[in-house]
Amino acid sequence: MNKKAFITGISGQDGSYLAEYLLSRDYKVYGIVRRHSIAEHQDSRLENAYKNPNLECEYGDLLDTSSLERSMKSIKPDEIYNLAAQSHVRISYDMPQFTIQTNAVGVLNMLEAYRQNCPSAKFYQASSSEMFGDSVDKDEFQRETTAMTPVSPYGCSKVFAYNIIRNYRKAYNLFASNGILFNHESPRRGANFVSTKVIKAAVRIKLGLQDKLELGNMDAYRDWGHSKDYVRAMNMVLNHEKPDDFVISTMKTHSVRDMCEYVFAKLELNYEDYVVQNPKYLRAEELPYLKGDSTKARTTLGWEPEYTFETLMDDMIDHWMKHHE
Ligand code: NAP
Ligand code: F7E
Repeated sequence: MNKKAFITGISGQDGSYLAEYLLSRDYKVYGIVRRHSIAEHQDSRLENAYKNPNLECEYGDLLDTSSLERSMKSIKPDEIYNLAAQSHVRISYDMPQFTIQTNAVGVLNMLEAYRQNCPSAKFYQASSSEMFGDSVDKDEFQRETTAMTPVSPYGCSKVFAYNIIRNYRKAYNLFASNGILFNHESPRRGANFVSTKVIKAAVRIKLGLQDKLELGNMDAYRDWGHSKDYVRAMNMVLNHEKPDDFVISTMKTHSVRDMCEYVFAKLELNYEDYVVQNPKYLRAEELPYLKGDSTKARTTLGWEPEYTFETLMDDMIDHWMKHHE
């Protein structure tokens, strides 16, 4: 019989790639989507996945416990991927309460619905490198054992979720795991994250559709990978012999300035002629440096990324070039 996967956040960047990946491996995939006033925007990223009859979505929300219980009871999933979140770090300062409600209390709502309706399922929690905040080991990496000192409402919400997963794993003997994923991007990345913002603007500048790009802090470093590689890792985390926590990263770091330099140069432009700073995009507290050590996932799960920083950027540039052509 086909395995059944239940995905929250299925309409997001990772949720949509994960759905396609699991469908390609013969899973029956279920998801919840929130109600949007413009219904066609709701599942624009799911266009490919919907071609497969093994995908079913219904309305639900992490803050609506009745919808979560209904889904768990009726689907009885084998694997649960909890990807739903208010995932924008700067916006978590504008909407701290919604962020904590969804990313922290919402995870507890999911765990309770899971524990009470389908405790033999496996549960994946979308944890984040943002949990490390400004904490870095002496060798300049963050890893599973690095202290967590988050520097944003988003980071704080994810630390709660990470800890409650570990607590429920032990207390109730559940197969609940954390994937601690570093930044990952793709052509489906939201327009207000820095990768899409830089690449879309550079392409539009190249085509004469825009004349400048306003950014915040260009000296922050991030470990950027491709979402397609990272959703593969999520599935490997749940198919490991025991529940555990894994860092997923490329083990390389680049600054926002490096990103601008690479992307504009690829389009035969000099970023310094177009990029200006706007304090509007600075954060109340910045996380300056992320570089993940994913040795544990590589040796235990056999996971390796296929994309590099450069091939990720190239994939996104190609996408936005085609979009505008
Ligand atoms: P994303 O594109 O922003 O997708 C988030 C998804 O969550 C969307 O489908 C969104 O639905 C849904 N959602 C938001 N609030 C919800 C609620 N209250 N109830 C139900 N669904 C809700 O994020 P992503 O990049 O795919 O990230 C997936 C997960 O991984 C998130 O938990 C994120 O925090 C975490 N993460 C991401 C990264 C990264 O670099 N991408 C790194 C580490 C961890 P709408 O479309 O209706 O808003
Ligand atoms: O910012 C700087 C910004 O918003 C990256 C989420 O997926 O990864 C993501 O969070 C860096 C930061 O991602 C702009 O200050 C400069 O230093 O693309 P971002 P993020 O905050 O790292 C983690 C791991 C997650 O878990 C999150 O869900 O770029 N930056 N200028 C800017 N960032 C944005 N968005 N816009 C700018 O104009």
